[in-house]
Amino acid sequence: MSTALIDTIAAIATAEGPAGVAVVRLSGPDAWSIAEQLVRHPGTPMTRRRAGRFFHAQIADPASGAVMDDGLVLLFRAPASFTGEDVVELQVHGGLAPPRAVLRAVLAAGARLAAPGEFTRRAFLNGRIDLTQAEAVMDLVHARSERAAQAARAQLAGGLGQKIEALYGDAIALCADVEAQLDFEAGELPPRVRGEAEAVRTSIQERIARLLATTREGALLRHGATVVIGGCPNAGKSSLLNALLGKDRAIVSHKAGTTRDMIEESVVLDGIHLRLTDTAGLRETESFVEQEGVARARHALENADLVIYLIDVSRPLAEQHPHLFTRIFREEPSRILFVRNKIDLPSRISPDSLADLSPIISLSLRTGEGLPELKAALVRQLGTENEATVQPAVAERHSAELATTAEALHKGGELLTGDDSRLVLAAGEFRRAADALGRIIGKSCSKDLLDSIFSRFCLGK
Ligand SMILES: Nc1nc2c(ncn2[C@@H]2O[C@H](COP(=O)(O)OP(=O)(O)OP(=O)(O)O)[C@@H](O)[C@H]2O)c(=O)[nH]1
Ligand SMILES: [Mg+2]
Repeated sequence: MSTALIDTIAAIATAEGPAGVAVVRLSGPDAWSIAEQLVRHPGTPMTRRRAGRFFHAQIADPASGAVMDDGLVLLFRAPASFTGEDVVELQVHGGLAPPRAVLRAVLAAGARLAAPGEFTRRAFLNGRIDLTQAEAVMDLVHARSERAAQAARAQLAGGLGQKIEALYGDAIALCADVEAQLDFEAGELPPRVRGEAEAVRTSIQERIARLLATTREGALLRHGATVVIGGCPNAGKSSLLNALLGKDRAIVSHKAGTTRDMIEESVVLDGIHLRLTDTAGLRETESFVEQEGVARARHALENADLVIYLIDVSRPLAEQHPHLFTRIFREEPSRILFVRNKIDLPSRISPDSLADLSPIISLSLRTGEGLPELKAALVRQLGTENEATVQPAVAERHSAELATTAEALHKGGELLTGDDSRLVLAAGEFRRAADALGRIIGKSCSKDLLDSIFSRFCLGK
């Protein structure tokens, strides 16, 4: 792309609202000359100053000459900037009015209002970052927990992009090897060549499987974990929600059937972002409203990333049907955490009858006993094996492309045995695998794909 075709864009890069500082960013070939029209300062003219420096100036409306604000001017020259273009950042006073007035004047002086994500899109188009790094910018600014931010930073540093880049290179080479064979001789692949191709294919498949294994963690980091509290009426579910939130959010009462609507709240526990949901107690009931509450509770429990199932030890087990959830427990033990609540009261449940449900946390929401253990168990069950260093974890878009890659490689592998006509198809499948990998990092991607990714960014990014 020639720079002449590229215009200069501008936007407020900081969140709107009362704040000490706001940043109006300009990027493009005319960034410096447009900014210079607004900047009033003694000394060296702005366009003759060195990049990588900043200076203090008054910011005036070029049309009227009226001073709008004063602040710092930061100068960057292509390619040493976030976008890879000439960039000027005007650090003015925060709030609504000052940055908006400055932006209006910048637009009047010849810049175009940037589309959502357009700065990051330019950084990608100018080769400053790959597509996974561009997506990491968005993950980072949306991160709700320290762990999510660490994973986004690791991805922004290229942790995911480099792995995909290496896979992409291997898939291209695999495709080229098979195609080269076709050019040379008709007939079957010589055993040595086939062996080598198989080894490369298997290695790619294994690395893809490892990346796909991070899909769940990726979703938990990006969207938070849905943790749903279930159990029979009066088990202490709303009391637990309040205890984990550290505030009196849900109504607690000794009357069974208090909660009907689901109550969802966000909380960060040990760097993990949870979306906690309190539900109606599970029981047969005549009340239509409560029936609806119970139906919603079941649906939420079935779809949770993690269920905390409360059992009230002061009442007989027969009334509390935890067996409803032992199926989840048998099939996906990491998706449910059983808790014996009210251990401050005399127990009417023999420990033996809960022996299958392990681990099980003992808790009293009255005294607070067991709450630290419950929090630790929650984090353990939702966290990863590798606590110390947070690795980037794939997002839905990446795992869909990785699944396509794996499927194409599998098909290609089956076609490797056979004559020329099958080898042509095999090479086609390997090409399809490489294309899917290329779309993850943005090597091969359409304008539509870029539009759909960057339109989810907010203005000014
Ligand atoms: N002694 C004792 N009482 C508790 C404990 N946890 C909760 N309770 C009491 O049990 C009663 C029911 O608590 P809730 O938190 O409203 O129970 P729930 O499971 O939300 O009940 P529903 O909304 O009706 O399904 C309240 O009177 C609480 O104070 C506990 O650990 N020990
Ligand atoms: Mg309740």
